[in-house]
Amino acid sequence: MGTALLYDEEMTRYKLLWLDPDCELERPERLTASHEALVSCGLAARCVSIPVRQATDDDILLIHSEQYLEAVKTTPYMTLEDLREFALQYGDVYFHPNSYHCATLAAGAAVQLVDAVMTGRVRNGLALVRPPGHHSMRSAANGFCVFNNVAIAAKYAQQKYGVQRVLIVDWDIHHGQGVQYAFEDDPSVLYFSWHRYEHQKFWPGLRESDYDNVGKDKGAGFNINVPWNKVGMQNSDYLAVFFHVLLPVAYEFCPDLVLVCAGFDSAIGDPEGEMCATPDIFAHLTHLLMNLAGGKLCLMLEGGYNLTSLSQSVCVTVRTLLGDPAPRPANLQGPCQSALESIQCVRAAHRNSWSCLEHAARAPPSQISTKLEEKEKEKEDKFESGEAADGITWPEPHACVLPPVRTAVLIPEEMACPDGCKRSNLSQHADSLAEKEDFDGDAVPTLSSLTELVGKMEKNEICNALAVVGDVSMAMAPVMQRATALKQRVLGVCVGGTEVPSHLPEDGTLTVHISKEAPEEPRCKHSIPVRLKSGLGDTSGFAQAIFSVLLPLAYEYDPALVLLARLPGAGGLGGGAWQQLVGLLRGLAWGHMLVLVQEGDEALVTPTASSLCGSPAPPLGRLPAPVVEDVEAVERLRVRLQADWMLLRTSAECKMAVSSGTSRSCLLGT
Ligand code: Q6M
Ligand code: ZN
Repeated sequence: MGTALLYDEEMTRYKLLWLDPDCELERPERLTASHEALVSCGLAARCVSIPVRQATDDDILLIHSEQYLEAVKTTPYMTLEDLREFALQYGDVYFHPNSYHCATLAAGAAVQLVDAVMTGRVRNGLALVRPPGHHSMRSAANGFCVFNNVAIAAKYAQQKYGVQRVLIVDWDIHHGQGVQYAFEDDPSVLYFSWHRYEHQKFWPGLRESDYDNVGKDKGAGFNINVPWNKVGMQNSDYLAVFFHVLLPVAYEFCPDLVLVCAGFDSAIGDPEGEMCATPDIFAHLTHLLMNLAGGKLCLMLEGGYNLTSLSQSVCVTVRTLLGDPAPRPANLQGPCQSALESIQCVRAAHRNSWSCLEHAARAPPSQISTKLEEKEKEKEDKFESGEAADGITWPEPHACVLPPVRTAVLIPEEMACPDGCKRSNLSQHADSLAEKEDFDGDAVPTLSSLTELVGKMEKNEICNALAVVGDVSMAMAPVMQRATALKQRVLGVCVGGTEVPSHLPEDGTLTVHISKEAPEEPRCKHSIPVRLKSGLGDTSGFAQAIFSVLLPLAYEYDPALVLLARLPGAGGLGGGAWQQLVGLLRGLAWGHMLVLVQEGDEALVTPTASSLCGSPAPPLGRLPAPVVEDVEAVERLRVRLQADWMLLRTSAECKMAVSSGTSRSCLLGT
């Protein structure tokens, strides 16, 4: 199951023919530079290349009016003056005699990508297109966009393949108002967009781009706007929105297909966005969406105007789609106050629509409301960091050296080696500790084989590993010790069981224990119990624990190794939820993860190995409301920990531990 790449040079053959400072950013080089970067780092060759066809009138009419389509069709025959005048009736858009042709190719690429993913020809893919689409409306071009590629693709998927629910994630830095208008009363399409807003001062400056625009009629709750009211947003701000807004809602929604308005003007260095998130962050945004909808993920290029930042972001994104491990997320110092205000507002606006947000804080006090009227008089700095973005630099993302072995397995000899895995030989070393502790050296791996695996991961000889052991609880301490001895920071994640395994090293480790029986209070800073009283079978409660506590903690901790242990008593945890956990944790530590499964749980070997190899986890189904007691317990824990762990914060009221006001530096390493 591969990754599709759709690209056609023809889409570089139109450009701005007159002077217009508002449109000069949108150049053919955006596409050539992105494509050349994919070719030169060998990524294009690893993708399934699919030829681009033109969208038909019927495809375009799924979203646009006949009148508008006919008008655009006349543009190839217009004079320069006519083209100029034609463009002038819309906002921030230009036309060229080849624009119509390219716009049909861009929309065509989008529907073809949907075809390729829906028919199972590929798992996921990226359409490298121009013109972009998310601003164009039923009867209007806007913001460089002619036809709404992603909106057309969503409708096409519903019509041709009977897809019920489509999630559209718009991570471009502009609000895709065209997509919002197309689906605002439609509960079958969930539209999420974050965008530079600056209290309505930023283009397109619409009142309806604010967080309180949640959709209309039956579609109420299915439109999620996250306004950025300052520039300079960083990796933490983006991740916090994913953890505390998008992911919980997306999992509750349970889409059959995910489409992304993949604009990279939200990356550092972009002249339009003026944000400070590094290209690496797109590996994580992509990765975090890859276990939704059984992995059916289609990305269509939208904006991105700094050719360096754009090309780097495109490469990191495609690398992730291909299943390569994501780089360690850099620079996670927690969301800024302005981002927290937005997060709080969005969660409050949606608390009645989504059961995962039911417990969210109510609407914030009006002084931190993001309304324009109230902000007009304020002379405030547009930068959270207080500095300009000119001359900004950032380190080039470095590709991971792929280890020769993706997934090593240490499983009983009589078990067949799962597809795509490599059986690891049992250590020949005498294993005195194991013998002493009654380890059965024949049927299960010895402790020294486990610690050898840790060493091989540290040397990047293997990416991840799965071991079936006789006593998971007993095996944890030596594994963690071995890793800390190698100066590696380890994140331990235990599910099930009554107690956290004893004798775990504390220095250089953090252990999160999710279980029905976990203690209510943490015993020390290095060990965090997450107690789900109704058991791990409450998938909604489990999901809540994952998104609102485990993942933010894990990302902020930034381990070099993840040790995932399934203790006895995790039986209630469904196979799907377990695979989601494995899949999501692969985003950390360059994918270095050792999974321990208890002897007797052999049925989990195949699904676990498949998730470690990068296969998407099966969808969890539409999640019901979680058990109130558990939600409240998870929420109490999140609030208790947010003083120490900034990625756990969801509201601006929490000001503790924010050093020297709100000033932050955008430049890395300072
Ligand atoms: C430009 C003003 C320049 C696809 C997209 C298009 C953005 C259009 C921006 C128009 N305004 N000073 O969302 O990136
Ligand atoms: Zn944009």
